[in-house]
Amino acid sequence: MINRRSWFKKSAAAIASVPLVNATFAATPSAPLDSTKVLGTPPKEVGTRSGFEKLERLVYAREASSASATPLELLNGIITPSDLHFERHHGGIPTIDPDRYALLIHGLVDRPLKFSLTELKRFPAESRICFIECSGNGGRAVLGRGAPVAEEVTAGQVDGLFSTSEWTGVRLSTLFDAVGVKRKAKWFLAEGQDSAVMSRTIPVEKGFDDAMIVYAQNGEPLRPGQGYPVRLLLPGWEGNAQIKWLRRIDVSDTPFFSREETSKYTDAKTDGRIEMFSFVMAPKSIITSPTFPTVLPGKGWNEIRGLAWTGHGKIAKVEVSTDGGNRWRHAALQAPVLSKGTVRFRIPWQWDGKPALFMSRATDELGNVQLMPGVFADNRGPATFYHNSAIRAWKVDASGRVTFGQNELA
Ligand SMILES: Nc1nc2c(c(=O)[nH]1)N[C@H]1C(S)=C(S)[C@@H](COP(=O)(O)O)O[C@H]1N2
Ligand SMILES: [Mo]
Repeated sequence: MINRRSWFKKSAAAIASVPLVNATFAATPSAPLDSTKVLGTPPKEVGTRSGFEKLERLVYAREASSASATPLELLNGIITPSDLHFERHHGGIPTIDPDRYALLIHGLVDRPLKFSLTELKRFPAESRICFIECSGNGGRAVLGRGAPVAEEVTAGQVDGLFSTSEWTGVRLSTLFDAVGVKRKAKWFLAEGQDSAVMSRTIPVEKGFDDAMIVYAQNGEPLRPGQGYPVRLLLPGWEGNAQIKWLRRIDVSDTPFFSREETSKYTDAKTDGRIEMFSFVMAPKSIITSPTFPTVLPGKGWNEIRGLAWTGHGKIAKVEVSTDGGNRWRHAALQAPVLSKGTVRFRIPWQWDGKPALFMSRATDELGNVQLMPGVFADNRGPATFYHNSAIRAWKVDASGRVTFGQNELA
């Protein structure tokens, strides 16, 4: 006879005695032939994914200036599980004690103020589902610069510097009201507390419009990689400007021309000029399935699935072509279609067993359309790198093997 208590104790002891081989994944599980004949495992303080599922970010570099990408091809819906949110940082992830954290807002204000984390949380809170996309996302779709790009790449390898979360925090306008931003203020510097001391200047209007100071992500405190304890959220704008580990906002009447808005994160134009402060992310859609390394089992029905977003507001439509861009059909958009959020689109496709090139094209509510790579490059110039929102294509060969088809569009 065992009672509940001793059973819990015993199983806890059993768990404790299992050597911790891998902190991320449980040891390769073995499933009993009939799960109804074996007592299941007890609940735990913190849950883990099924040991049968391997969901991992793609880590590009392990030194301080590095990135990890979301495995977009393995996910469903629009929310990125927090432990798979892409990371981009220029000086590593700092460790910040929330009890010693403070956000200073000063400069062209009536009352410079320092807010502790507790104080920030006392202000009226708001939650919003937003995407964050690095403006360098999609580098793999263009890195060839005339030379062919790699074809054996996953959707995450191409466009995985893109993730979506529900963010919670306080509107920056609320804090601007608290400090009394002066009328002549035009820009504000946002500065991070990491070793890169990342800083960007943002127009004050964005601060009064929809910028947020966020401390939570998908219900839990921000992950360290996302800026724990506090980051700036600029709905629809390039990832780089959304300063993580935010420690200071300096309100000013001019931009600060920081490193990340002069030598980096600027866009070369066809006429040799450079565009600075190109904040808003253009409409974009990407197919996440079927993509490499999928092999279609044979001719027949598939559902083409993907993600679409725009920094200008709402996605109006996503069209899909399965014949190399000749005919386009409207994909279904999964409700709710959120402004500056991410939309899941789906469309059935009957594969006839012949080689095919398929792609998606997003249009937003302002009428901005995702362009073919050639048109995109002609508009932007050959040196273009950031904000590559051009159409992405995937191809399937007669054996059903799916690979990145961007070279066919060039
Ligand atoms: N303090 C600080 N903020 C930062 C960065 C950084 O290196 N330091 N990287 C920026 C870049 S380039 C991007 S794309 C986004 C990425 O946000 P994420 O890591 O939460 O996905 O954070 C931005 N904010
Ligand atoms: Mo970025």
